[in-house]
Amino acid sequence: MNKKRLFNRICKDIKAIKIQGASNIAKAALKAYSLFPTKASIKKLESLRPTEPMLVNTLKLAEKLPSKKILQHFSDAQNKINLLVLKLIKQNSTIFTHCHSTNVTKALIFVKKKGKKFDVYNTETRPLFQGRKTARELIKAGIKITTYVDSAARIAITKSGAVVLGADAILQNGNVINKVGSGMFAEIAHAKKIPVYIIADSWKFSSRNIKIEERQHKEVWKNAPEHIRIKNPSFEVIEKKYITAIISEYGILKPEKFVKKIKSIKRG
Ligand code: RUB
Repeated sequence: MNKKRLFNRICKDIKAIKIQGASNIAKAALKAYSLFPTKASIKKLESLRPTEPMLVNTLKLAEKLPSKKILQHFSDAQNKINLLVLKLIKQNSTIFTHCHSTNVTKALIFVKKKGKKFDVYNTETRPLFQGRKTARELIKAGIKITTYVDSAARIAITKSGAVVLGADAILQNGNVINKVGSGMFAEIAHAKKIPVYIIADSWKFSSRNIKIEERQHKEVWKNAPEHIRIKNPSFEVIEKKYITAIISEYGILKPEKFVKKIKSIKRG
């Protein structure tokens, strides 16, 4: 495939969510940028998913650093996260998760490989069913998984020992943005005194205002009768008061502490 076609293919796959999740999007965008390292490429790539600061942060660094160094960061951060999640997950516990997060699935697979026994409850994640991707990856790794329809999440959460979610953005005020539903699930868990952990590479931090992506109504109802208004927000805010800790390469930190840490690193 020639360079132009490959660039366009990557853009199309990111837009259509064939390539999904903050880390996969950032890695694919890095590959596309390396084909055409221009400001115009950055503009185009950033426009594909407006709720992805990791994509923005990655491309900003790609202007200065070789791709190899950036990819090394992703794997170093994941390795550190894995060790923290290993300590956190209790033997014979049940973990609830939503959507598909690479940071989450990689950490869970690592914990399983280290011999810890646990099982996972997850959601389908309508309308695009990213939960099935999570289920496929985890079952392949030998992790017992039970999938619930999204509206059964409270039943699943109530039977779980912890809620573990990924992140698309970590905001200055300590709130987190993740797949729509995440805010509601965190609120339910908090009400039931079940801890909520966000597993995320720190490059998801953003000091900018983040727009919540609104996707096409066709994803929700392909041939809907006329005049029915359909809303399809892709993400939502998880308020920091519902988050027990953010697990990143900088440790297991309360949202405010995480933000403080990131800011001190940037200053330093
Ligand atoms: C995916 C989603 C994930 C985060 C996690 O949404 O919300 O929880 O992106 O990121 P979508 P990572 O499927 O719409 O992209 O994969 O880096 O852990």
